[in-house]
Amino acid sequence: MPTEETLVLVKPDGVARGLTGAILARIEAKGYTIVDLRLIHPDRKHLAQHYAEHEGKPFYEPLIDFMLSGPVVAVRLSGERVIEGFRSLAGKTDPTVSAPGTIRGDYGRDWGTSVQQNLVHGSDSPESAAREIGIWFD
Ligand code: D4T
Repeated sequence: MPTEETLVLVKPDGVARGLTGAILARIEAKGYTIVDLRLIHPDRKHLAQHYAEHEGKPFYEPLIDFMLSGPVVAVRLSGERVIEGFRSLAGKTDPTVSAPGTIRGDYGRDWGTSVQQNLVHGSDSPESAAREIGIWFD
């Protein structure tokens, strides 16, 4: 079986706070391989593709506006069970209750905004990973 891949994003809050290096260090320390990496200023259409599953939800528009607020670092990662492993490194969606030791638990919190500014995204399945890698690394 070929090694699994996933798509990780360091979201605008992570880039703006200078946490890209700290986040990548955790990924590398865990032993995953960075296959490709780029700094991107996505437009609305690009983000609508990425977040298609959330269209119509109450947090959708604030989420798109937040993701448009600054550059994003897109990372293509590989490793055995990397999808599950990165999501474990990232922690729960809500950074306030994400466990200490995780990226979101150590660096994130609720800033009183209508969207969770939770520093990173990681694909949640092999199908999502293939779709998202195609969107960010075409
Ligand atoms: P991503 O997709 O960014 O890795 O985050 P998760 O997999 O942990 O969470 P998600 O897809 O359910 O949500 C995507 C994105 O929307 C924001 N969000 C989500 C929010 O602001 N309020 C909410 O209630 C939910 C569910 C945060 C992440």
